[in-house]
Amino acid sequence: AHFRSGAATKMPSTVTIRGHTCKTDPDWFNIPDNVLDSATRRLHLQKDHPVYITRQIIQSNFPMPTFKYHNDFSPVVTTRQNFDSLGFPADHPGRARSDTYYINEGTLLRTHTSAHQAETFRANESDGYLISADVYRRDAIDRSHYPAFHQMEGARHWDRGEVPGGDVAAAVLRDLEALPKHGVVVEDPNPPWHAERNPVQDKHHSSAEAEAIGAHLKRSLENMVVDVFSRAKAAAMRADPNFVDEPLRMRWVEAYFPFTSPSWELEVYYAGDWLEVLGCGVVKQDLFINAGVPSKLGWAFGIGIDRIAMLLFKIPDIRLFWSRDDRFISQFTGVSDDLDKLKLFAPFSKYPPSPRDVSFWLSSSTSSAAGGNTKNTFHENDIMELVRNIAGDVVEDVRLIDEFTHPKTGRKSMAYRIVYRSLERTLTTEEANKYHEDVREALVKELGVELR
Ligand code: FA5
Ligand code: MG
Repeated sequence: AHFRSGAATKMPSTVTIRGHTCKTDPDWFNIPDNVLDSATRRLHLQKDHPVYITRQIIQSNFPMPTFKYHNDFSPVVTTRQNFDSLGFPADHPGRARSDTYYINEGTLLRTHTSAHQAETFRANESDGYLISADVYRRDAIDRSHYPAFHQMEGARHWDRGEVPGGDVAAAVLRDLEALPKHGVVVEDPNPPWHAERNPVQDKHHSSAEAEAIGAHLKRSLENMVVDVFSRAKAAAMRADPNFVDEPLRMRWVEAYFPFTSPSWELEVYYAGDWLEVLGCGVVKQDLFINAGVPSKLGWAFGIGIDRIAMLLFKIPDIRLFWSRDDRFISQFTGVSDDLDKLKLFAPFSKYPPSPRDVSFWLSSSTSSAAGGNTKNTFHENDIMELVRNIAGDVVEDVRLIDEFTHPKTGRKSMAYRIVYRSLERTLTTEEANKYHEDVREALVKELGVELR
């Protein structure tokens, strides 16, 4: 009783993604058609698309020739590129088929632009780089998560052999001094590193070096967010000279990545909540060593371009980026060639949501293998994808609303609330009911649950 959320039934023997043909392996292939379609879109290269415009603006904060731009790497990568080269352990949950789209055992759709770090360090063409690309993840469904999205990877490094006196800390601090100073107060309550969770790599560099690199990294990224906000504010004031914006709020949060230490995430306050926009850190020295450039040291970041675009244009829902509706796409015409024409997104009328609940007992075979990655283990992403496969972009949000284990039988019951809402029109009751009925049927057929 395998379940692969519908993909198994239509599995082709090969897939071609942007001219790259690969043999599929039935034990690994799990990419649904809607995700394969997304891989043809390349929104970051579609002129006047908000993802393209946002890429332009972020790029302008990391100028050539210090940074070399790569915008067209293939989304089909090896497990080595996506995981091993970055030091992901063999049992890291990110490798599981519940989280990642596989073509075969060794080939997948990149889950992050970090998949290209090692080879770009090895190419050693400049003091830094930016890589913009589409990335893919089996993930939650809500207004800031989508199975296909865009990231921009950035890195900046210094070479011990090339800075005066080999003093990297001093060289980085000089470069930091040359960066613009924004006037925004950023919440940053944690010390620059944490002895256990986020140690300085003291085998490879001094804490003064790590501290200087971290400060240069943080200022560079804060400047980018401040730039995005000032452009959004200018756009709002062009439309309404009396516009008063809420002040920009940013905070640094301690984070963990296998390929940086120390590591951080940057969050921005947006629409009443903290929105995580990027992850970053001081590059683990093993990456530079393995890439044949052991005398370099520096930082790297990975930004969710779609999330920044939501802040920039005040776009309320990440699904909108994939819309082919002219009422969306025509709002941005001409902006790529003249960023001063940037306008905030004007919502077309809001259509009412259709929430529907479903509750079910997990079958004993799915609920028993707790925590493992076997095919029969229940994973929330299986529900997410099952709903996405049936309702496509008409599903706005899926969340667990109740969960309990029967005290006598030990069986587990779960209840989910699914919100159906089209971005383009009002759904009829019959349409919403039909989506929901199909979801209920698929839950039984594909996940083997018992509806309550
Ligand atoms: C990463 O992907 C790391 N590769 C980032 C990194 C690069 C760290 C270099 C250190 C050095 P994370 O999984 O947190 O980290 O994702 C980075 C950003 O992508 C998030 O902050 C968020 O803005 C965006 N993101 C993640 N998942 C989704 C999703 N499902 N939909 C839209 N955006 C997403
Ligand atoms: Mg994160």
